Amino acid sequence: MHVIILGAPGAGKGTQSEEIVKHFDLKHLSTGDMLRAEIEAGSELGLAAKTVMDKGELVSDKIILGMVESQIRNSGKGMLFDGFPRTTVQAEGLDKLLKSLDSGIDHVVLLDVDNEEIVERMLARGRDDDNEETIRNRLEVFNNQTAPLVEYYRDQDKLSTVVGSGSVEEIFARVQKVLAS
Ligand code: B4P
Repeated sequence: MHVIILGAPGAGKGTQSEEIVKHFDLKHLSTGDMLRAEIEAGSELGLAAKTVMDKGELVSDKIILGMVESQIRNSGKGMLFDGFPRTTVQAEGLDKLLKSLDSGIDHVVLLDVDNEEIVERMLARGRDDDNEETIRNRLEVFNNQTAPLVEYYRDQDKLSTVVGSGSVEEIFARVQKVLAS
């Protein structure tokens, strides 16, 4: 089973992903975590990504698709895609790659959280890219570049919307229902 968790920045994708991979025995692929690991390692890719991430913009599709390809090809088990895809180009790239492996996406879970709650959560988290100006820009980038994926996956009949507020356990119970169906 391959699953995508979709949602605005700070909607809780990373938080729910930890529960999902444990429960459904999936491999967790988080492009945000991969980019932060590159930054930590001081690689050329990391340096370029940091400038973009600190502004709340998206790292280029070419870099992201290049970064995930070998992980997907060599995964050998079901995957949970967290924070990827974030653009239509990335979604089409993922579909093409999975198709070449005779596979495809089974479920897309959209975590739906109110913008003001998102801003509060991220200010409380306080990561490098969690200041108010960057957060507002990330929300705008989400609306412009990532929200079209909702229609993309709804058209494929794969999208389920889950209310993303409440406790982590309550939200996971909703996600579990969707994935078990
Ligand atoms: P990501 O790392 O994907 O992170 P995110 O969207 O900010 O957070 P997420 O939704 O995972 O929220 P979390 O669980 O942490 O992206 C960071 C940046 O990387 C992007 O802005 C972009 O620049 C770049 N990037 C990543 N992938 C890319 C791609 N594919 N293409 C281009 N660029 C890419 O939760 C947030 C906070 O809320 C946490 O503090 C958490 O503890 C709290 N929280 C979670 N659930 C809660 C709940 N139920 N109640 C209260 N608080 C909760």
